[in-house]
Amino acid sequence: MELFWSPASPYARKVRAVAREQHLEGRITERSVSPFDDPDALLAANPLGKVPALVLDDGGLLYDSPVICAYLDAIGQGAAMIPSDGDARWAVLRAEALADGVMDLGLGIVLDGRKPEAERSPTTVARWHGQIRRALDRMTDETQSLAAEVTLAHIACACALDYIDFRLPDIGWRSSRPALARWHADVADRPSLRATAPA
Ligand SMILES: N[C@@H](CCC(=O)N[C@@H](CS)C(=O)NCC(=O)O)C(=O)O
Repeated sequence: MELFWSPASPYARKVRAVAREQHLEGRITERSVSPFDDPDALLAANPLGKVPALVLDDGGLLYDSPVICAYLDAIGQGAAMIPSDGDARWAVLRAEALADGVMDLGLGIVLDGRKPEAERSPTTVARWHGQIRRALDRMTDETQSLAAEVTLAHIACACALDYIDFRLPDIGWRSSRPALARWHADVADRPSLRATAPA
């Protein structure tokens, strides 16, 4: 399999960490690309032109990150990271959606900041900051009730928090959320996350 990724992408990191948790590194060739340059190989793998995108051994294509994570969890060697049914399944998928939402908002703020000043949208960005604050408050509650065993929710929430630290450190989410900070410190120590830190 071939995985298109980029070093700063929190979505691609989520996939790379799940691949490591599932002992699939040996079956995946990781190909780093700059998605905003629209490389032909990435566009062939994902018409949306975004990372992550996974090309299967039979040429099949998978995107986006929730789909790829579910696939790797299904074929992996480790314990299932997405419970197969019951409340636990929906809690994990909801936490992933919450984390992905934080990534979407954070990425939006970063991209807005790269525009010429006259083209930026401060009102929209202020609203996005409010959405991130609410989502992280909710993440504080959601992570406290997660199982001790690692799930996709652990990986997704850690990747979202690390992306905020990496790109938007002024948000300073830890000071008003000590329980989330303690939870994050434990999870962040996992080898799969240490090996995939954003760069
Ligand atoms: N929902 C997608 C989001 C992927 C995404 O936005 N990736 C960014 C990099 S962090 C990208 O490739 N952007 C390129 C573009 O928007 O043109 C997922 O979960 O995989």
